[in-house]
Amino acid sequence: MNDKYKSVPVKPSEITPYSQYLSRREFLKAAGIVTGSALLAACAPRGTESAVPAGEAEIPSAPGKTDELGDAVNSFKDITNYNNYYEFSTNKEAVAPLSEKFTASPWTVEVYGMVNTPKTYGIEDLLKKFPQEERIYRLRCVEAWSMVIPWMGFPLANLLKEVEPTSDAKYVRFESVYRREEMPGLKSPFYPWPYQEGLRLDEAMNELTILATGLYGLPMPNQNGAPIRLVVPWKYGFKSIKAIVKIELTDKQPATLWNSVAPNEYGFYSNVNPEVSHPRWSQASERRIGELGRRPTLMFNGYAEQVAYLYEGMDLSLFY
Ligand SMILES: Nc1nc2c(c(=O)[nH]1)N[C@H]1C(S)=C(S)[C@@H](COP(=O)(O)O)O[C@H]1N2
Ligand SMILES: [Mo]
Repeated sequence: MNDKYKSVPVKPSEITPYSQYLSRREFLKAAGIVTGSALLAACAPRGTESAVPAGEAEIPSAPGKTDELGDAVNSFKDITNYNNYYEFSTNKEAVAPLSEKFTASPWTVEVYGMVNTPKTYGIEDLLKKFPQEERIYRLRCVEAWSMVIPWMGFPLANLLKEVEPTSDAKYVRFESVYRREEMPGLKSPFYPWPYQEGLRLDEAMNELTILATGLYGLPMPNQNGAPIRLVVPWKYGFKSIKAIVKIELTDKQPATLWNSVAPNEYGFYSNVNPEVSHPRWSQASERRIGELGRRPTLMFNGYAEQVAYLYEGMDLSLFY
């Protein structure tokens, strides 16, 4: 019996349906999660292929689960009801209901540019080809709140190795889906859509950088970036782009949405750094969602040991 996750009964109205790009059973199988767990028994009664629990709804909980610093994971409810996803809304509580009907299936991700073998992957190919693993990472928003999230996914490096970046490739550019009929926030003229982000190739190849396909052992909820989003745990949350449809290898530093909107506020690097403050928010401390008070923000969000080498010799107050 796999008791990593348990379920807590809630009213069906309180639950946001999960994305339906795969049945829950298929996802769990791809992710190597033992079926017959408390979670599966509660959420997907044996013999059904439904991705949305019918009738009696249950939401997962993760008693005792922590990140490597011993910080408890946030509740499923917090993680799925407090979201930044401007294609839907600038109101964090409005994203979950507005994204409920988003179509995350079928889905393809095009990987192209400076690579030897450009390829377009269906989401199922990505799930089958690259073993899914759990990574419990902190996510810190530039707005000075943070959460601990049990992601499911796989290292971006595994995908990049397969398409073989050429020796000219220096950066990776990511692009989100642009679907006006499903994403009301795209009507806003203030942002240069589609949402895009970028990493230096060595950052993209770092072992911590993952493409996430789920959380709490379930397929990625729409509001968190279904069916596939980036997670770069030592950078501010906005670098972790959602609903990715394009990954381009390039020799030029990509434009990013936030850098285009306000270059003095959002640099290309955007490493979590308590010493370099944003003009509107101090980055020295943060509020962990679900906690009272504040906690100090850690250099590189606590991942310095794994990533500080990437920035040796760089002045991080200039390259923010
Ligand atoms: N496509 C897209 N990706 C996005 C955003 C967005 O508005 N659109 N917001 C970013 C910001 S600011 C944060 S803090 C994280 C939030 O991720 P979460 O909702 O899973 O916590 O997503 C990032 N990825
Ligand atoms: Mo953010």
